[in-house]
Amino acid sequence: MDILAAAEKIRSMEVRGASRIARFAAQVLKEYAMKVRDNFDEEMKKASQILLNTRPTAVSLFNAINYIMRYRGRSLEEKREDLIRRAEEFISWIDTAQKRIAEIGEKRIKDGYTLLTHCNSSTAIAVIKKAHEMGKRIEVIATESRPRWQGHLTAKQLKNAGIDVTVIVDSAVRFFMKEVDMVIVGADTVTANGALINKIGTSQIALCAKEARVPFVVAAETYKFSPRTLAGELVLIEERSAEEVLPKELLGMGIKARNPAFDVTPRDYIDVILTEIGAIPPEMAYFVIKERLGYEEILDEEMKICDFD
Ligand code: RUB
Repeated sequence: MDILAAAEKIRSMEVRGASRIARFAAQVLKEYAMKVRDNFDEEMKKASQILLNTRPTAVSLFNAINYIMRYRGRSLEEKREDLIRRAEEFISWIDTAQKRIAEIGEKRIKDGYTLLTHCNSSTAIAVIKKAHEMGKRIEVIATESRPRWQGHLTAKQLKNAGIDVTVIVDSAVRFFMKEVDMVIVGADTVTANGALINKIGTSQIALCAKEARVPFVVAAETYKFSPRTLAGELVLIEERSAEEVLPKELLGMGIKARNPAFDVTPRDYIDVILTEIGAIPPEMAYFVIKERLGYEEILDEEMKICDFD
């Protein structure tokens, strides 16, 4: 696929969700590498930059590209082969991590539980589906997730798996929290200090959960942890167009709208993060980054997407 067209699919949210974006970028880079005839390094670097400049918040995209672009080789063919291998490795990391998280996470869900989820996280859904497959009777409350209605996707995916699901408006979370046994959400990014960046509204849900003493669980593969935050960088919160929030008529009257796509939930509100290397407290985020994502290179200098030396 053409790189610009691929980038547009991510930007327009035809391809969305942190894991899907990472998988898609890996696949696109792999296919592009197969076609490059000369100037391999430059061409791949350009393609990576175009993909990176689509949505800024989910670090999975950065981690996928960074992983793949660490290919090595003397000849063009060697480089191509190594890049393809690395892209395939990353894709299989996504698959195996999600499966493992589902196995780890379902143990937290008891028979008869009502779960609440927000937005549309393939990883949180994998955990819920696994609990259902293990024979636990569960009900799910799914928030609509305005303004893009990802909650509808979640509701359909759960219903198709035979799970009882109820959709509520985002502002009804506190009203229903007393009926909830556990909140489970996905992650776009986990920072070095254990904070969660996820769909706008997640932090309000965490606040309600804490007030009601309901466990707040995050399902996040280790490639959702941000090495850049170790180097002191803050996570950029994507702000999308006002047109996603208000009809043209109101915008035409000069009424403004703000549309941040994500928010930050501090680690004090998080009970546990389910990763493929275990169920960890958010305080462990630093070690996950250090052990899994190449700590030295980050402190060395600004992380490069291409390191061809
Ligand atoms: C999606 C979102 C999801 C995470 C995790 O936001 O916030 O909770 O990306 O998803 P958007 P997954 O719809 O704006 O991309 O678990 O599938 O990686």
